Amino acid sequence: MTESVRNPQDSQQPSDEGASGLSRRHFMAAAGAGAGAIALAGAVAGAGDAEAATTRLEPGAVPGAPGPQVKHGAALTSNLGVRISDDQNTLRAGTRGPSLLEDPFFREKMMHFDHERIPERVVHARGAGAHGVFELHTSLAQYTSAKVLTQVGARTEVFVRFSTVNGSRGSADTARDARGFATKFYTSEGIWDLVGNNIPVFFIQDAIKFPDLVHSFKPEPHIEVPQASTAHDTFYDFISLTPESAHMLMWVTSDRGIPRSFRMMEGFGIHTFRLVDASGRSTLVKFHWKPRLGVRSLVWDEAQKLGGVDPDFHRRDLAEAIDAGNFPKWDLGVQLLAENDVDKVTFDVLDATKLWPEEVVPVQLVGTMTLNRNPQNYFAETEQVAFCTSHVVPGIDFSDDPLLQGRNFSYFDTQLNRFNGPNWTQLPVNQPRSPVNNFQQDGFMRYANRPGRVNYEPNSLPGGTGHESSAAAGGYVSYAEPVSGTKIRARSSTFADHFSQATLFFQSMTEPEKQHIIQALQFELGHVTVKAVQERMLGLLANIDDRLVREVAGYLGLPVPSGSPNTRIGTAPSLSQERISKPDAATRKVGVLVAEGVSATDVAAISAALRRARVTPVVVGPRLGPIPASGGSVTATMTYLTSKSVQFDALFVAGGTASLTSNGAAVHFVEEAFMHYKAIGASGDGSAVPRAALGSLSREPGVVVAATAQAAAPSFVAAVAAHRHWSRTGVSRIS
Ligand code: HDE
Repeated sequence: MTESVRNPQDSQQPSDEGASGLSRRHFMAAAGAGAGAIALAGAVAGAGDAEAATTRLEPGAVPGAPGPQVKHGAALTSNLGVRISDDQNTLRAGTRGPSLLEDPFFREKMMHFDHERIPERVVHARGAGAHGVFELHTSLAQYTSAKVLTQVGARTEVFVRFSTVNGSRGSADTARDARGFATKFYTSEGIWDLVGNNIPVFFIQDAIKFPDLVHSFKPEPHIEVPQASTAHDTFYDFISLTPESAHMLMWVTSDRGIPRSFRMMEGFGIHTFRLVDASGRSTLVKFHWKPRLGVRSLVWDEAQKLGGVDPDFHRRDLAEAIDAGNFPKWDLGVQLLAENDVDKVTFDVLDATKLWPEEVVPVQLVGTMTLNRNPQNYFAETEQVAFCTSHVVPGIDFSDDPLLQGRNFSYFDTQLNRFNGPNWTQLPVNQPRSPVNNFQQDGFMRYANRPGRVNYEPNSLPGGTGHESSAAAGGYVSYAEPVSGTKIRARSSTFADHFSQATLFFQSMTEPEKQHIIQALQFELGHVTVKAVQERMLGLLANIDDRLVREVAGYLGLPVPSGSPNTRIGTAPSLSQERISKPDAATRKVGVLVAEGVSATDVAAISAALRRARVTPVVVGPRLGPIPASGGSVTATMTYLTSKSVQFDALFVAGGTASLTSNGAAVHFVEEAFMHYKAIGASGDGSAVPRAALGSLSREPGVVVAATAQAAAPSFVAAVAAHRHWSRTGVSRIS
């Protein structure tokens, strides 16, 4: 194509082609040509059989890896494969003259850059993902025909994306929020997406309220404030008028709303699904992920500070753990309920604001998921992964939960917005590992195209393949649920009890967990500026728990309204993360504070003891690199400037560091870790630092002091394993 400098006023200039010189048509053609190998691979492998024109990866390609079909040579090239001679200077008329519109390399590069962003997810915009494997150890063949849940020992590839719900893509990881926990199973029978959260219930019962809920928690639309926070008027205006949200409100204001790590969260499918066996019999099921590391959280003051100090805290934590070989694991659990038993439980199984207490319907563990590979390219994998609740495989089906039914529409629809067309299933991370064969065609960015003339079914001409499969041959057959009813917009009266399980949750918490919920609500409602909204919220809390409403009302300076909590509902210990999590130090991070003159023996001894417990020690010093020590030198990888206590699970002050008492930043490290209930250890004269920071509090629980690091190590590691020491005095208000 001949290029010339065009007059921008020229009305003849074709809008699509002329301005860029490299037209949209060129790019579509290039994409088609470059990807021909994929289409061909499928065609050759399956010519004449049902696998023709599949979208499978080329042999040897890394599943889910970015663009395995693109050959990356050593030379810089344009997108059209032309080698670039100068990537530093635009083409110009003389070294000091104007740039030439002709420059195809500049224009291609800038055009591509200008189009780098795809719309962020309307919710769950910020996330982190990892690849892994799911292995079944207990067959559910009695209930389902799904191979992923019946073939014991089979290893199914998975991709998991964790996320916050509220904030934009660039917001902080540690905001108070529910966390998404979405798993894509690449099963031998197609993709199964289990799109869950770390909280087992949801705010609303009917999908038609989702846009309102999301609008209310997102930044207020006139000035787009606040980011990634529910502590504002519009959210509580909506919640106070939506009593069905009471149960989820308890969860999100509990410690579950500020997890320590994605690796330390439970996951829940939330809705009731169905397992369907080969004879078509259905059993109701709820899915659970149980983390091997237990369920652990931050404290609120820490979570807020981390938002500034390390907004990538959770993302970094996941990637670092996988890089270090500390592969996070979850057990997959199921709660099963016979269709006939739905009337034996006190809640409606179609109501997503209700959970099935494990004390009533036990969780059976059936398999284990291990995340063992970080993405190679965030965009190609974590950003482009597209989950849909409607992605199920034979043997797994939906219930009539109106929230789930609405989700089944919404996820497809939102992917069209994100990917500008229907071909996102061809992106490597979204491709099934099982064959794909149908006659859908064309559309934006379609690159695996079916060769030949037959593009319809039924067909009889050569090249037309594709037959339907019976259930026995692995075809998806929907559960034959008898359905009848009057067309109506109304909710069942069995959805009407909005408070009993909220009360159950609050009553099941340990004392520190209750305090955290109370403090979270004081914080949240303390940011509400409209008194009528605060008052309505108190009215809602009054129906959950007397003490809860009293302490929140007292804090807001408002009268305590009367309510009628269902205090006879009892407790369910399985709801308390403090009760279900065993002490475990593994994979935690401990800051070892040093100064010039520190005992190298102490640093070595505590580091070795921590490593034996699979804890990562990080030496924090006054500067980076070698720090002169008694008995050698130690190497600092972080400093009192580049790190803060909130980045560590615990601190140890090694002997020979008494000089740190005059280092305000180091003293503050200890003070703050103490306020966040973390283990603090010290050896030799290092104990001067906790004494300077804490005064008389330096004998409180979780503070371990000994003459040498070796002597301190066993108790210190145990204190780290306890995670937080709630019985400390004098710190209750800070968190
Ligand atoms: Fe989602 N949700 N959601 N959601 N959701 C999305 O889909 C939606 C709900 C969840 O890492 C969107 O691809 C509706 C419950 C996760 O890519 C969108 C309703 C649960 C993710 C959408 C709900 C979830 C999403 C936005 C009420 C827990 C992130 C981008 C009926 C069981 C998936 C996207 C990822 C994402 C709709 C409620 C979990 C708009 C309509 C309940 C983990 O389709």
